Amino acid sequence: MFNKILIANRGEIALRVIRTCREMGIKTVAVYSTADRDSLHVKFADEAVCIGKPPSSDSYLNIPHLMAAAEITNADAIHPGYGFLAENSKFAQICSDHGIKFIGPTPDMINSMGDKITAKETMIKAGVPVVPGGEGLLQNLDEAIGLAKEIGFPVILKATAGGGGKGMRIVWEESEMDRAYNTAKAEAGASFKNDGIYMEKFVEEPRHIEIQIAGDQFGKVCHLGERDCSIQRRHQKLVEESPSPFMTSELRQKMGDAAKKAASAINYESVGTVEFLVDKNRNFYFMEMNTRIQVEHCVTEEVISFDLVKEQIKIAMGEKISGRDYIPQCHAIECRINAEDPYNDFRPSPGKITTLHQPGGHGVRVDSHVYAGYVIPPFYDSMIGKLITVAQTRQEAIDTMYRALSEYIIEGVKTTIPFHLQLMNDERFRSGNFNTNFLEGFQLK
Ligand code: MV4
Repeated sequence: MFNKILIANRGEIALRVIRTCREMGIKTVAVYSTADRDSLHVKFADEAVCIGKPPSSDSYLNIPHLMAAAEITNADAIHPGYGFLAENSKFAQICSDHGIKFIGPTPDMINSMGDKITAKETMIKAGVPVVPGGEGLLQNLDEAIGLAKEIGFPVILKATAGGGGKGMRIVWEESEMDRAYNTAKAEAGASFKNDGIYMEKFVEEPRHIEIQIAGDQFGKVCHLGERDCSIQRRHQKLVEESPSPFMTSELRQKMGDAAKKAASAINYESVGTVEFLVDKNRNFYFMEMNTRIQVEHCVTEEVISFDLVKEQIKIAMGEKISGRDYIPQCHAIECRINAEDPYNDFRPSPGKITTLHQPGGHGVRVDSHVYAGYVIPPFYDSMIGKLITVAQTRQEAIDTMYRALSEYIIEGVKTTIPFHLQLMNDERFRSGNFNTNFLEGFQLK
């Protein structure tokens, strides 16, 4: 049993973890940079330790500062949240070396999914479908051209150290390969200090559907249904929902089984997510596995009535999971409310929130760390919070979302609320018939 958990994060997720710890009777330690002195996670934790200057490298990414905070407060576990050090195997290892439980998977598990070629090889061995492509790293341009001809254009080049879109290039025909190969390699090297790239067949107009899983320390694994994250802009998710409007019970069973195979293959411990691309014929392919709690975990929580952070903490304490799978029992949608100007290429809009009214009422959940007078610092992500609605049907969840968005008043900074309002009224969105290209043709009025 943990007595005290240090949360190595900020913003809404730090608050989210503190809330669950409170319910479990576990004490909490917040850490904060000098830019976050007046943040709610600092006020709501039992203790708070300043860990440095505003840049993440001096604070939320600074392992010595975090370990010192954990030592002086006598914390027995660290929850990394998402982003920052959540998928940093070195940090997980250092926690372990200091006798502090990292609430997440082991360093080995993080590494086996962090390198995309390794992850793909592991999935092939485990019998999880992957996108057809080359095996291993591309050695040179000639090999890339030869392989692309074998697979058939279009193909996609990806960074083995990547994820989330960086270092990716789509190649439609042979003449584009030289440029694409060299820019992908250069971008990968600059972004990840690892310029290894590999090739796959490019799946056109796919949906992004991910399966939430949980595994315990005794080898038991279950799945907790899917989330559809196809509404993205430049690899930033804006809206997520569960169930996916594209899902059938047959496909859910198949994807759930594949996700469990993926997790079992690495003896996965903790909550995690297996991301798939799904084509229009409902073929699905493993894309990557996220070894953390995700921003969008809340839609799953709402449709299966389950506290995923509580489950994650219980697994870390060595408790067994029930081992039964869960399927969505209603419909939930999440809109990410960011301090960005949707009329101006989603440019960040940090600053002071002068007026705030958050929505409420039946079927509405707001996960946010902001308050009237709060200043959104320019140093971190621009999320103000997440608005989640839940109802019996997708139509009703969308109607509730529109109503809740209409009640949401945020003054002082620009927000993505106008974008979401228009999206909730968009015929194509409402029909459920869309893919990851949807926002390319979306014009904000
Ligand atoms: C793909 C793909 C099509 N075919 N791989 C984007 C982020 C990274 N996780 C992988 N991504 C993609 N990989 C193959 N073989 C299309 C994408 C992709 C995408 C995926 C999910 C959500 C939005 C996307 C937007 C553009 C490209």
